[in-house]
Amino acid sequence: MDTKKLNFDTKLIHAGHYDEPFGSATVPIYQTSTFAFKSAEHGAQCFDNNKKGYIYTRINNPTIEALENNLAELENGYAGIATASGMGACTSIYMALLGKDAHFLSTSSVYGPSRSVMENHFNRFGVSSDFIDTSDIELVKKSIRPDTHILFIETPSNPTIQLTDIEACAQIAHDNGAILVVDNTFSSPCLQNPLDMGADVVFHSLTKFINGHADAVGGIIITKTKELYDKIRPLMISMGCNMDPHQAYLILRGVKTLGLRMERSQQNAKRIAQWLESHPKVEWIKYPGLGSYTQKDLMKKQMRGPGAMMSFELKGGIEAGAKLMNNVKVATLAVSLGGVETLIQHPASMTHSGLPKEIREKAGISDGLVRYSVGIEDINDLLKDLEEAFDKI
Ligand code: LCS
Repeated sequence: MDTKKLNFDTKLIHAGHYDEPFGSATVPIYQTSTFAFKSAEHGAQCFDNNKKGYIYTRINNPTIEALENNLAELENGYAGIATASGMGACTSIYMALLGKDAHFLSTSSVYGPSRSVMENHFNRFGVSSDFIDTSDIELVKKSIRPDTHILFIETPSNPTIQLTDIEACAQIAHDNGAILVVDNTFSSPCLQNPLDMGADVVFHSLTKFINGHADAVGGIIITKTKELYDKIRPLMISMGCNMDPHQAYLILRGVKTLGLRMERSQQNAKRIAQWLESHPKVEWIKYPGLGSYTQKDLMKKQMRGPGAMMSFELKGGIEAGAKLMNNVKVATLAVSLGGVETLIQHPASMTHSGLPKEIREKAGISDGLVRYSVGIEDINDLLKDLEEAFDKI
């Protein structure tokens, strides 16, 4: 079956699966560290990069490969590289494409560790970096340098829900001899395909919307070209950032319902955002599906929907926010996002606490900002949960 011709929801279920020898309807878990060769000659052939053959699970594995092929097709890329986590994907990209004296340019409000690993560790190897407001395209043009190797954007960004114009950034990166890497975790391929807009590499924390069930941690890198794939994959293998087959199985199971989950999460998110926007105790709210969202045109240009992530601040700042987080019962007070269950968390003291306060503030992560990831529960239960918790503030 040529799955490339299928529609998105069908691709979620069928894309990238190989012909399983026993006809298993799902991709089996090849829980093995190594693969027996049929002969010495076959073993040698498997080590020839141009021939197909399984060797050792850190290098390749049929369950992991099925997930890589599925996601590469969903992102319209050349091929996928599955990793142990989203950070495994992020750091594999950094390690493969940056070196001494390279410059790295990125969004100021990227996921905390994507920034701190650059500023606290890659700087030790002679990589310089700047983190700027990439939603300001003129600033991106001014900040890119002849030695910039990677322009790295996260859109929407975590947790500020700020968008960056992917097409414009691809143009700027390419005009300056750099490549554009996009962290597409917040949208998933259901809502946004950066490679189609000129990006060279896209990556995801699979822990989030793609798996969707808060029961696995994983990452994926998808490149547009064979050249980039051939640079990143061997490095990922050598660093041992590989995924485990059982993890791949769970994520393959999760991805099948991505379309359905995203549809329901977005429906819920729109209702909740409207409710929050009209509530007198809310100081501000940022959600791409609201009329008040300042980047609505860009959202419509590059996304197929507003997603299910929002951030807001209560009047009364962090004290009021803490009361809300301590009083919700249906929503779980936890980091992570993009699952079937609604999660609430406080970035300044949790996901982004590794960044100094002045950097957080410059990036728009105020101390009172509360992040809310909307799940697929019944909307009436979610609204009632918020109403009851708001009454206690
Ligand atoms: N990129 C984004 C946008 C993320 O939100 C995360 C994790 C990562 C990369 C890293 O992925 P991981 O290694 O965790 O699979 N974000 C988290 C968050 O907001 N709360 O907990 C984890």
